[in-house]
Amino acid sequence: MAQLQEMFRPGDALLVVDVQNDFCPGGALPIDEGDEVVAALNPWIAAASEQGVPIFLTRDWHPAGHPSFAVNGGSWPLHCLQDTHGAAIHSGLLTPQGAEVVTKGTRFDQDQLSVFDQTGLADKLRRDGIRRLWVGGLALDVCVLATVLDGCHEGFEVQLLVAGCRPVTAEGGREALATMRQAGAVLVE
Ligand code: VGL
Ligand code: ZN
Repeated sequence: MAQLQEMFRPGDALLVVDVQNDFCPGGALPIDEGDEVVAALNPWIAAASEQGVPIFLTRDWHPAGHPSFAVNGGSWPLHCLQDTHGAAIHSGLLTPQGAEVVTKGTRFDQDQLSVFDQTGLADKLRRDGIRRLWVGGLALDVCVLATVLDGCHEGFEVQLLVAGCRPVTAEGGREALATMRQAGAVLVE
């Protein structure tokens, strides 16, 4: 796939999910090789930018009292606390002019694993004429999974950039790929 630009067509957008320091080695909720998605996704970001394909970078962005934290009864360690280094998008990720940041996980009453959960993003994409999404990021078996399933249910075609994702667990990753394929996502190897 030397010419990634040729993969895009009108109505496409690129969605880069939660490539944040806390999900990379050394972070609060580290995913094995989480930082390796940066090198895998940057060529796609560059190609999208060159082609004028809209780019959305999402971030998990939690208040201290967030219900997903174990201290608050949830299942995760403290992670992606608003305005901390851990919550910052990995500094190696290309962030072209015009790329939009989508924030989720700010609610006090529930987690939002999917980027489509009460963010208004699906309506915005439809308004902008987007029909197909290229998706990669972290974690394959958590937020990428939830986002891809919602994206399919919202009626978008989804192309999953498998090399641009890493799972929390290998088994979870395998199941997530099967579930996404069943939902209609195309796995781009
Ligand atoms: C995520 C666990 C908790 C993710 C977010 O972005 O995949 N995982 N919060
Ligand atoms: Zn989270």
